[in-house]
Amino acid sequence: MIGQNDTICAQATAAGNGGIAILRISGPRALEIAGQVFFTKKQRKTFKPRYMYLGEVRSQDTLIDGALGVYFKAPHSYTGEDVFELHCHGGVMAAKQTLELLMQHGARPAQPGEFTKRAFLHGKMDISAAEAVADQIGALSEKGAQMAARQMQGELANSILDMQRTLTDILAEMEAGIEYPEDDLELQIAGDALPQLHALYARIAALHGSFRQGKLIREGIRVALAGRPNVGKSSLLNAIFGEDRAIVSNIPGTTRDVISEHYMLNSLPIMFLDTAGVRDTRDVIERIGVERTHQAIDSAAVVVLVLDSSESLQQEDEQVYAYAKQTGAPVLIALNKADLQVKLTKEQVEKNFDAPVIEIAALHRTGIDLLLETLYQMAVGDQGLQEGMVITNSRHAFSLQCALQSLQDGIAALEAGIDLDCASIDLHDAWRYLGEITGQTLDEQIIDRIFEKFCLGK
Ligand SMILES: Nc1nc2c(ncn2[C@@H]2O[C@H](COP(=O)(O)OP(=O)(O)OP(=O)(O)O)[C@@H](O)[C@H]2O)c(=O)[nH]1
Ligand SMILES: [Mg+2]
Repeated sequence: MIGQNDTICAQATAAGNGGIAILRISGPRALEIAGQVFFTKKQRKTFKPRYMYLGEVRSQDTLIDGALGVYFKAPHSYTGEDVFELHCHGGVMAAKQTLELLMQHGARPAQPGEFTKRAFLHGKMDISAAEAVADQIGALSEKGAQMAARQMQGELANSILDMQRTLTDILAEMEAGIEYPEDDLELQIAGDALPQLHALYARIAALHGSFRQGKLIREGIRVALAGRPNVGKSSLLNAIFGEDRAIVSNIPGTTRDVISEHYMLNSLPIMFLDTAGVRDTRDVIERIGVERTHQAIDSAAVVVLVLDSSESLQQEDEQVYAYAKQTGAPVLIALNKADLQVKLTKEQVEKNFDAPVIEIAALHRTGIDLLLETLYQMAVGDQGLQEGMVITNSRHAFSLQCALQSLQDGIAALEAGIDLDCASIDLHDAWRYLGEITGQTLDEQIIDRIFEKFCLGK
């Protein structure tokens, strides 16, 4: 049976070879269990909190590893419980044996996210901060890590609490009005509350609106380089990366499989997908390649359609364009081979396709900066990435959306002169939806589900 009061243990550092492996023990018996496996020269049984001690991990008389031990006394620890950390040597064996030893003495293996869940349950952090811990671990860009760090410090939670305070104040006034239902008092209270509610609505809407951007920074985008064979898709990939990532040749149908490469464009993580040229072909492998190209286009946030300016426009170019368009993703056209004699001009392309066109010569790496800049703008929008607080989590976005709806209903009721108590129900709902973000009003099952997605040892 898994209990909240068990003493749990797990490796906090990544498994595998490394300088050190940190094992964490948390719970009421942390100190006692640690004392049975970790021995200092002076055989001490008490450890001053937050001091590091040199010692050995031993199983009876067998030496397992030299280690450092630190005690964090409740509530001044990550979890809010008694915590003991053992810093063993890196590598798999010492850590594994030490963990087994801890379990023999009564610690149980922690579940994924259980340390952080305990931190939440003991009030060490709100749930949005706990979620930020996972975001920080999985961050793909500096900006993503920065946003997670800010959220971990409680920036989002403080802002939500402030919004809830505003609502509580308004509700207190309204409830006073409900107690004394004289008509003009109700009207006056509604009149006072409305401007504040409109301001609050705007504030929540702005935060909700930041999600698009937050998602971009957190997850990045996929960009497919697509086009018919031999137009220079792989050459473009290589030009972007400044090195040979994909095979380039003058034989049409060189690329068969989708090649994906990570790129960081002004803090926006991009996954570039170089694809097989699209054409009707009898070659079985090439046909599979074309299928994969279609999948890559389906999954892309932006499609870069590569055209060859040294040849006239062909039916296959139009087919790829039509395929990309029907996915709904914005298309950017790279008119390649600008160094050769031009058979297909920018004007002609603009006439045929509804997409921005950038002239490039992938072989000579010209026009690439402008292409990337345009791509960036298409992905993040005119205003660029904002410096202010953004939300990055779809769960938060959903709660904010629900809060906005309730708030809107409440405002509509007040404006229509409906009873204060009707409006107050909506405002209570809005308050509760806001509380889901910090975890204050979440039920246990949802809390469990949030932590299940964490990695082991966190
Ligand atoms: N002159 C010139 N040649 C280019 C340019 N870009 C690519 N090429 C040449 O065009 C040919 C095809 O290039 P790739 O990059 O392999 O074309 P691809 O679109 O990936 O082709 P597939 O993988 O077969 O679909 C190669 O011989 C390249 O050197 C360019 O800007 N100028
Ligand atoms: Mg290729």
